[in-house]
Amino acid sequence: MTTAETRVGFGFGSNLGDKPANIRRAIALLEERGIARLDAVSRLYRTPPWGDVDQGDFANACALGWTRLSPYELLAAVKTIEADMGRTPTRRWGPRLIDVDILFLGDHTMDDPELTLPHKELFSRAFVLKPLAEIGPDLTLDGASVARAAAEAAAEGIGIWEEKSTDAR
Ligand code: PH2
Ligand code: MG
Ligand code: MG
Repeated sequence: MTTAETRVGFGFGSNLGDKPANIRRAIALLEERGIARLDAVSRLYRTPPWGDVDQGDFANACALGWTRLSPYELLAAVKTIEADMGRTPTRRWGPRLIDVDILFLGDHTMDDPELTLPHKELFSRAFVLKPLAEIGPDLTLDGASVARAAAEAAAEGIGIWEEKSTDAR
């Protein structure tokens, strides 16, 4: 018996090193490792740091696809990608080489310290809402429209990523 595929949404963030390359690598690894089959990837956004403002801009993006993994299998797989790419623990909301967040998995709802689905703070984070609404204009989570939330979110300083000469390499 094979498990049916479930719709999945991912959020990606990086604010250390070659930020766009880090996000592209994480996306490639999700597919290469057979973790998810992605059918929509947003553009890269440049976003001011949220939560802990004393750090560099982030690159953020989102992707939508399909997976056969269960919530905890998927969590383990994304943690392995983060570790394999060289992410090391820092402070809460601190600088990170790569962050891969599971935004939702089908209609699973769970509230575990390890994994909250849909992602706990999605609706308060313009840096997730903007790229997610770009690729999922009709997406609703817990009955709320992502596109509407994105349109209403304060998105000061958020724009499409364009290289700046000051970007860390
Ligand atoms: N991630 C955080 C904390 N703050 N700020 C931005 N702009 N983008 C992020 O991805 C981000 C953040 C914790 O995961
Ligand atoms: Mg995160
Ligand atoms: Mg994370």
